[in-house]
Amino acid sequence: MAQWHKSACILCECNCGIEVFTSDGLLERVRGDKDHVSSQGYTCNKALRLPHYQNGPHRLTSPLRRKADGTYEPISWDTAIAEIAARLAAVRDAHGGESIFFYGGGGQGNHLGGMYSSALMRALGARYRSNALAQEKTGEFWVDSQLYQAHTRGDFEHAEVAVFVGKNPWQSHSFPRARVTLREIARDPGRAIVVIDPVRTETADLADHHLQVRPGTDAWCLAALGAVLVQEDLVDHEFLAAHTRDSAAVLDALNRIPVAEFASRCGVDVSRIRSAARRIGSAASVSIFEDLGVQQAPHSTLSSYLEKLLWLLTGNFAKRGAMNAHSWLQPLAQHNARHDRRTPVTGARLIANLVPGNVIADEILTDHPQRFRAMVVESSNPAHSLADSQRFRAAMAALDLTVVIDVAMTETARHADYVLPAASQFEKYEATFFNLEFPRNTFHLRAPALPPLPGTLTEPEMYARLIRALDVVTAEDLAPLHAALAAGQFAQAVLEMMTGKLAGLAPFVMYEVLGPTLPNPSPAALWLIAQRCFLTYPDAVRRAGHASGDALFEAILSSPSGVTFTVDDYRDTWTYVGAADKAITLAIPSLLAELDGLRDAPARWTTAEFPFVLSAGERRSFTANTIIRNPSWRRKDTQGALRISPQDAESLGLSETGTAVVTTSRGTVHTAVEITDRMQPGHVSLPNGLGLDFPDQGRTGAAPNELTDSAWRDPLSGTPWHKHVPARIQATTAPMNGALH
Ligand SMILES: Nc1nc2c(c(=O)[nH]1)N[C@H]1C(S)=C(S)[C@@H](COP(=O)(O)OP(=O)(O)OC[C@H]3O[C@@H](n4cnc5c(=O)[nH]c(N)nc54)[C@H](O)[C@@H]3O)O[C@H]1N2
Ligand SMILES: Nc1nc2c(c(=O)[nH]1)N[C@H]1C(S)=C(S)[C@@H](COP(=O)(O)OP(=O)(O)OC[C@H]3O[C@@H](n4cnc5c(=O)[nH]c(N)nc54)[C@H](O)[C@@H]3O)O[C@H]1N2
Ligand code: SF4
Ligand SMILES: [Mo]
Repeated sequence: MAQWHKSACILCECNCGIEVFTSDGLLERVRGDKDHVSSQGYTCNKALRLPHYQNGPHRLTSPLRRKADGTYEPISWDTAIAEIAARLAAVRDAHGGESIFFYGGGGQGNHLGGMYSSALMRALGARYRSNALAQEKTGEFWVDSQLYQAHTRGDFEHAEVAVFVGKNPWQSHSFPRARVTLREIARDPGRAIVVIDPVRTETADLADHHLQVRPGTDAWCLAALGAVLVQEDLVDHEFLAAHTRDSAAVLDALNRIPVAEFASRCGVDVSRIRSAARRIGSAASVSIFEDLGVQQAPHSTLSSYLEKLLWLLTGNFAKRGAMNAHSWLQPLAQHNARHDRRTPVTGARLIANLVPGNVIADEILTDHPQRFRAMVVESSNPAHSLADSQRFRAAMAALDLTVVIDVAMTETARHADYVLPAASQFEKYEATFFNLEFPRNTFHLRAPALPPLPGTLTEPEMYARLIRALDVVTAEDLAPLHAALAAGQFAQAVLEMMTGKLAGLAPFVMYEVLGPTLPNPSPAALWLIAQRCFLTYPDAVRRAGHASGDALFEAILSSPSGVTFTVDDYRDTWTYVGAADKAITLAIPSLLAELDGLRDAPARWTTAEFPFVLSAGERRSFTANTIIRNPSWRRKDTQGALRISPQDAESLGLSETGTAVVTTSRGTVHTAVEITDRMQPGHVSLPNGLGLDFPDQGRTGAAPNELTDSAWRDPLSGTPWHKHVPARIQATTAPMNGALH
């Protein structure tokens, strides 16, 4: 039947509401959903290409098991579940549940399965996991945990000054209706955009202040901006006195920074730095977004700290247009500053309980007795997205058991012992926990628009079957909950369960007990989350119109365009700050020491052998991680070209009719070329999400992590330097997709 259905875009964390037209089992058309609680009809150019994700020959339709010769054979679901459960149990019995590692658990659109995979981890006694956040946001999370123990967001819609540090929201979005908001700020003479980026991005085109740093030197630039604020006394002393502690140490450190010298180290004219700092220091409200350009570059954790000092020193917190802490329906990740857990082999710091992506292979490729022995990957493509793909493939081969859950035969699935085919995100109930807004925070549970492709299952169902096969929960365990549900005393019974052996398995228990009473069991575990949200923020949830946890759960189930779950006033942001006295601890001694050392620290990592800085993985108009595999989805930049400045292209003899070979300490790729004066000399970029195979079309573009080295990472947080890879470039006349040599 041909029909429009409400759904959401799954290509970035905004998850804009959409309507999809389905006919004959295919997703045919997409338009924005005007009723959507956060996007209000907005989409970018990418959402319209979602049929390339849903329809096509890349979809898996049977569980696969790898044979001794490396090829795969289809097996039944019963066989797959029984064998995987038995082999996971065998690894647990031989080496302990801690040796079973989980990676992924949700991409840009699908987090419902993650609730149930955490129950599977508990059932196995597994403790270690990771996902993409541990190669982007963990440094920032660590800084957040030291300062205010909360997560903050900018209010760009209302900000007088919007600052983007290593962030190109025109392409990458990350806040609702990004292009509309950027255009509004750019048009208004009373407002301003500040961009810190070595590239003249589309966002920089709209900026009043573009600080075009040399790649990798943000720490110097941000320190200079902070120093101007302090040295020209643009600091909000009243805010510091009322709401922070230890500010003297920070003011002291920034007072000592030689602004002109730091400006020259980051390659920006000192007068530009001064005028940007003055604009920030004199604004009624400032919002800042730092992203991969600093988070995946040298001194990333220090840069996160310096970025936050800019808005803290100017009192841009807990008010309209500024930075605010927010509620969570379910925390995506949270770091507790008092926890210092480490990985078993390399002793790397876990932040928000995540293993840094760059050490995963080292936790496997060793004879250490506590090495990881098995890995379950879901909704993620780590053999493509983690640094040093070669080494990650070797790590997969060294494990006793690898299981990949995906919709397609990905670069990671190709190295797994078992591949389990998932129903797509338009074939099942789905949602994300990218619920990061303030003062009105929203959540969107979407219903399927199409039936599951034959042979596929939802992730919640896969995890439920695996947990059942492990025999850790008996019918007797569940009987009291079934009885309580029938008697209308479910909440009380769940509360009691939470003190017993089923506590960690609660999402699975909801699936088994509450699930059968719902139209579909997948959202059952949201009941727990709705109750906890109400207990945590009763006033804010009530202001959003939900009188209880049950009422919130009902609203989630019955709101096809999403639901507002908390409503706050700007001053309520303080309720989300962690410290009992609600004060912000401004000084982070280890980072202040790193700041002091900047003056004598090197600001170049290139060598005569590798003279260019390669940013490996840039967001462009047609990139979306590895979510859409069909290369025909790309309307522009079809090959994912290497971007290079005219000066460099000339000296290397590169032209757009030819191609280039890029070599780093870890590998070589062949790529198309785009010559553009948006790039500064010495800096080149490749897009993210390319280098994927598609049936009958082979591989398109270069896979960025064939070039990255896992040793290049932040010493504190372990986040990779994907944006700062020393590289060599040579011109070639070999056509793309042809043989290089
Ligand atoms: N179109 C599109 N949008 C996406 C995605 C996608 O795949 N495609 N992915 C989503 C995801 S998962 C994420 S995490 C976000 C990421 O969103 P962004 O962080 O905005 O994405 P990037 O393009 O990787 O990096 C941002 C900027 O960093 C700059 N940069 C490079 N080196 C440096 C440096 O040394 N210093 C500074 N200051 N800047 C530098 C680049 O020039 C680039 O403009 O995007 C999300 N949105
Ligand atoms: N060099 C370099 N590396 C990077 C980056 C970079 O800028 N440069 N960026 C990093 C960042 S910020 C991120 S977020 C990561 C992203 O990298 P990953 O975390 O690996 O995530 P995706 O590429 O989004 O992979 C999503 C996977 O989910 C699958 N999938 C889609 N729908 C479903 C579904 O319904 N169920 C299941 N089970 N699977 C599904 C897709 O087929 C795909 O294999 O990459 C990181 N890696
Ligand atoms: S902004 Fe993100 S979620 Fe919205 S339509 Fe574009 S890619 Fe999809
Ligand atoms: Mo990301």
